[in-house]
Amino acid sequence: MLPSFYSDWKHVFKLDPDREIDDDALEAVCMSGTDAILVGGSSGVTFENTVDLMSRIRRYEVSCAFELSDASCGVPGFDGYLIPSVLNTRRSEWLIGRHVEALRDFGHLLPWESVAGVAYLVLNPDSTVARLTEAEAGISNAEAIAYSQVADKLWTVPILYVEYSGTYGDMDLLRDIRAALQSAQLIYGGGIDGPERAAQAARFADTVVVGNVIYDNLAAAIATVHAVKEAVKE
Ligand code: 1GP
Repeated sequence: MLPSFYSDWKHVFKLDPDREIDDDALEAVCMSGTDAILVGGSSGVTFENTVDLMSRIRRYEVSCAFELSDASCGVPGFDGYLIPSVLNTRRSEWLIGRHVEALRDFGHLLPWESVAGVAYLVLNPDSTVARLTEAEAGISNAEAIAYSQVADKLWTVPILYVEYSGTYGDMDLLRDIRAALQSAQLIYGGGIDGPERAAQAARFADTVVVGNVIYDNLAAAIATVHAVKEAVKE
């Protein structure tokens, strides 16, 4: 497969347009050596707050992508766009329905060479994304692996995102999902609070996403960059 804007991502910081980040913290994040900033959030994302955050990130050279889950927030100018579908949602709109509506109305505007679909497996039942999408997050490991294989082997999605947003996930399950994948890039996100967990997740995931800790403990967040890069070398 041809390399894409996300192929080289080992470490990514996820910034939420609906959360405050001051200029010093933003500079630290953008200059950290991370591979990309992914802009996105499960609630409160608007066209205005996305434009605002993107233009602030654009002061730096770091690559910047947008997780586009609502067509009305389709801000142009990002290096890439990830369009999520939730594999284990109970509501088909989050798997395919919204996507059909968005492409019907805006498909002609999308920069397709910089767009990729992402299959989310949502595994923290207490997360905003699980509640919003009514995800069946309390599934067995065997089911989680089966979902991953449906996405990877049957649908050949480019990216599988194992999402534990807000809590640290089951690394044994992540290892087993990794082993079951054929070609999808494996992204892990959730509960990475510092370098140790970042390094653990990097053993199995192609890409490690760090979110909340940016806002709670900036120094610990920055330390995850080096930890992931070192783990990848091993
Ligand atoms: C959220 O996977 C990301 O979509 C990161 O999760 O905020 O828990 O780090 P955290």
